[in-house]
Amino acid sequence: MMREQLAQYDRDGFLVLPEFVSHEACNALHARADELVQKFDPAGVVSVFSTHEQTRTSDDYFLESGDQIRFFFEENAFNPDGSLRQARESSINKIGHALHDLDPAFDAFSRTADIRELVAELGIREPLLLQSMYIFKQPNIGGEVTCHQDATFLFTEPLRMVGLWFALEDATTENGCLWVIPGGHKVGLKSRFVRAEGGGTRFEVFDGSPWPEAKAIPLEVEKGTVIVLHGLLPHFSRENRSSQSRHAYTLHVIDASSKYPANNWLQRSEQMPLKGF
Ligand SMILES: O=C(O)CCC(=O)C(=O)O
Repeated sequence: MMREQLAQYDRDGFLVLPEFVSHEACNALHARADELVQKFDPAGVVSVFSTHEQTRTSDDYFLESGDQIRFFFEENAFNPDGSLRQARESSINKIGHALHDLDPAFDAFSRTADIRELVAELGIREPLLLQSMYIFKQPNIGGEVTCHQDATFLFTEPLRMVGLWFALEDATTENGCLWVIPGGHKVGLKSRFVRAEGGGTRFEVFDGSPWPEAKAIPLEVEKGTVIVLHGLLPHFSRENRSSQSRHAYTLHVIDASSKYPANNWLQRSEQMPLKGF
């Protein structure tokens, strides 16, 4: 990475790196995600994913997914009677959160020399691969992801965390590409999503002011692009009402030299410690 790109990252809080991953690698991950969905038995799982606080809180299936491969449905996936509105493979919002440690195809995609070097250049000296998500952004029903900072969900002290968002398909304003507020990482952390003492979760709010979403810009990117997100950069994505899916893979890397609080929502069992590249 070049010096100007690092300066740009410091200034804007994000970087767009086209052609970072080959189309073959994107296709292999896509195919593996399709396989995982085919093998997934949804019986008994009624966890409906949404970043809206009320549906996300107190959901054990979600809270225990830090060291698992779990499937989360789109908010609009179900009819009022609980049946699926679309085929199962078109109803899943995302898979998370330890794909990179549990699935060989995701492990291979996540642990390349290119990614290791990129993360090192971004200043993460002792990398630990904390979380991975495969995000489908399904045609017609793909839900919005409201404006947030990733450090709200993945806090470290001091904050040393970087988010990598890989476009596995072209992302456009029509199919729900990422939007960012350039420079928005300079305002500081507005909230933390933590495990509540009595069970479940809660938001700890430090600054309740609304995000200046009018300043946001869309990042329309081609398949194979990686978008680097500073942990404090506000970003969101709109609903996908188009007929095109918008698959993406995200990987969050933290630094072992920072403290990972015990009340972060995402936790692992002692049997599955975090690993580097
Ligand atoms: O892929 C998206 O639509 C947004 C993902 C995102 O911001 C997140 O999961 O933190």
